[in-house]
Amino acid sequence: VSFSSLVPYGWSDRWAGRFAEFGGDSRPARVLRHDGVALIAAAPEGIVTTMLARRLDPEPVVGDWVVLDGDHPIAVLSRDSLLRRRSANTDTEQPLVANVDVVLLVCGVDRPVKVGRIQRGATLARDAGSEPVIVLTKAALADDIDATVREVAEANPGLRIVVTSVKEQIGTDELTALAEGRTVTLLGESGAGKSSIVNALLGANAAEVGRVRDGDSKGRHTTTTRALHVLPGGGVLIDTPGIRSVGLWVDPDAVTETFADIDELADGCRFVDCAHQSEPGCLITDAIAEGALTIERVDAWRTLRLEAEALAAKAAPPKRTGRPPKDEPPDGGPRRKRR
Ligand SMILES: Nc1nc2c(ncn2[C@@H]2O[C@H](COP(=O)(O)OP(=O)(O)OP(=O)(O)O)[C@@H](O)[C@H]2O)c(=O)[nH]1
Ligand SMILES: [Mg+2]
Ligand SMILES: [Zn+2]
Repeated sequence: VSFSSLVPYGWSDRWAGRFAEFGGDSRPARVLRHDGVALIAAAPEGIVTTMLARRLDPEPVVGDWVVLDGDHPIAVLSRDSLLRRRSANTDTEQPLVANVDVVLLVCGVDRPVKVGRIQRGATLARDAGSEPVIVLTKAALADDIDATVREVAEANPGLRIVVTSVKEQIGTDELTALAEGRTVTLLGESGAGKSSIVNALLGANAAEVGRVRDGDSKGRHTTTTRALHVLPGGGVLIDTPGIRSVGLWVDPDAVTETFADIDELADGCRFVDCAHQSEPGCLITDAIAEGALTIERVDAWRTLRLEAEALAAKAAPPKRTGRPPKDEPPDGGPRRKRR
């Protein structure tokens, strides 16, 4: 069977291959929304609402391909990528969206741009296995957009930056081209302009847009659920609610990628345990002195690495219910290296 009606949603031979083991009358569907008890999904016969009759492992999230048997999802096809963060309230992993190729890190320039937030977002995206792209919105409202672009570029070397202003249709063609044939999601604070980008790219008012507060331009959390849209020019766009904190839930390796230049320098320091403070032969302090590296980026690198390492340490010992056996150290023993 060919599921050609699913192609606009991203269906491809790769997914067909993963689906092949489920035979019979089952059919694939991509999750467009998830409201707790029901999934809205694109199935071969059209958009369907299906009840989650039994627990699935993993729990499907927006962007997942599920297998429908009759009216119910019975499985989640193995994912290409999963964007996840640490929930600030419960300190647990919170999956956000699945099978995302590109994460747009959306920042409004109508308020001070927080480069640390962008670095965190980039780390989350890389951890997910997706490409981070910075999107600076509301360019027409900026005092000096070139200065903002320079500042953001300096803090995130190698990352693509797209400058947009939806009313003037600036940058929207670039995003349309970038999204073609891929699954793209948007990440950013409330009021950053994520839903406005969705509407601009869809050429329709599909997503609700909310006003921002006067004074500090804070948003009002207008978007409340994640939703997947098919773009007219090809590709898929997933709108998300604004998030207050971008808690990391990542492998330390993802941090290494965001700061690959600093990591490379650190490898060349004279001492293996160089703290990059005032040690002789430290390539990082040298680079700062030469102006090749900013102190802010080194601080961000240090903070994110410590955060990711602490999480990795916490995640390493297996969960226990009873007392540990006598021959095992209570802390779970030496930590496994990640690489
Ligand atoms: N002038 C201007 N205003 C914009 C632009 N993009 C968004 N806005 C405004 O910014 C406000 C917030 O936009 P939204 O698209 O709702 O922001 P959001 O990121 O989806 O916010 P949440 O759904 O709350 O997370 C609205 O008043 C938009 O009209 C832009 O390019 N230029
Ligand atoms: Mg929104
Ligand atoms: Zn050093």
